Amino acid sequence: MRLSFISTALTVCASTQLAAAAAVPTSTPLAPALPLSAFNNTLVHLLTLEEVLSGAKVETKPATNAKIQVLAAAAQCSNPRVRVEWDSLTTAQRTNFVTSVKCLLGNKASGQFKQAKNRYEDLVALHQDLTLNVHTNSKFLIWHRYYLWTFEDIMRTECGFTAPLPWFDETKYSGKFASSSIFSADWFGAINVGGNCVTNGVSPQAKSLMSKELINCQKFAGLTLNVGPGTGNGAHCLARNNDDSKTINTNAQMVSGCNARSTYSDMAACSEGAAHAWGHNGIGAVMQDVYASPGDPVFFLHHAFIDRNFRIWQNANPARASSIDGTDKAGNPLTLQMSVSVNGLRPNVVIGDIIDTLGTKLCYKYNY
Ligand SMILES: [Cu+2]
Repeated sequence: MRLSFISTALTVCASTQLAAAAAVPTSTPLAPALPLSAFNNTLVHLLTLEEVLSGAKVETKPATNAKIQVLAAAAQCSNPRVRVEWDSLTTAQRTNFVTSVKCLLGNKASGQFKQAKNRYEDLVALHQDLTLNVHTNSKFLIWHRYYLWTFEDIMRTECGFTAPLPWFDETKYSGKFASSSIFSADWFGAINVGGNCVTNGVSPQAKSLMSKELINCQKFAGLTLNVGPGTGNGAHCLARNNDDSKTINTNAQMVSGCNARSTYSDMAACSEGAAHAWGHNGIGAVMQDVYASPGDPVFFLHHAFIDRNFRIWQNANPARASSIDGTDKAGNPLTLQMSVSVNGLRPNVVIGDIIDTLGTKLCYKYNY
């Protein structure tokens, strides 16, 4: 019932949007596109393929006593959700994801984060506030795993999200992100906009003439972001700045090169500086800003790819889903009892609760 409604709404989007857009004046300004230098907050050391393949160590501080701690056999969940690569999702599932993100964008902020102007921006603000704690140290992968799950759980409980969480297989599109349907007017809008606002889809001015269903057709054109860039906050538009010479570095060799590392801390640091950083910088603009990059919804598809690569590394050796090493920002060794916080958006967990995606807390896997 619901699925057929969605597909009907979708088929009328294109023609009705054009008619509505033509009927309204183009006076409502977009939030400004900021100069690209505003997003130049890259804390991460970028790794070349040579560095990845040579096993170059990229720890920002020496892993003190990198002792590996193993968890006693933990309970597994019985019916894991499957996260599905974007190309394999149905139109109804993609629509459910996009509509749910737009629902978060339209819902009230909690008030906990003063810079957030809607519920979606609570998540952006959380990332901004914790940036220095969860990048360039070994908490990077494990914290972003819980952050992504927090986003997913908020979507499911507050915005009717029922589809699989999408991930973007960037190894298939390395050096040619623009050819993915993700970056089309049908879904998240264009990537080749040279640092300018994403405007394909219906203009914000047309909103008042559109029915509720058709607002869902509008996607992310003209989206105003209020968190960031960097540690500051001010209204700016969703902008991108595709660079194929950067996204070429999200290729399969980069991923398998990092996944050839034998310790969690070494693999995590490699992943952060390789496919992770190149994907962010190659999409560019908002995505290049390490603090407020979740303002671009494709952040979550990109980070699901990074989390999927982490899970692939764990699948190669069962002990990797029950052990941890490396250090946090302060240089303390990570332990399975160490707390992972999303500042109250969801309860604190410990690393041992989320190291295995198939444990009872998270309970998910990837379709490949
Ligand atoms: Cu991050």
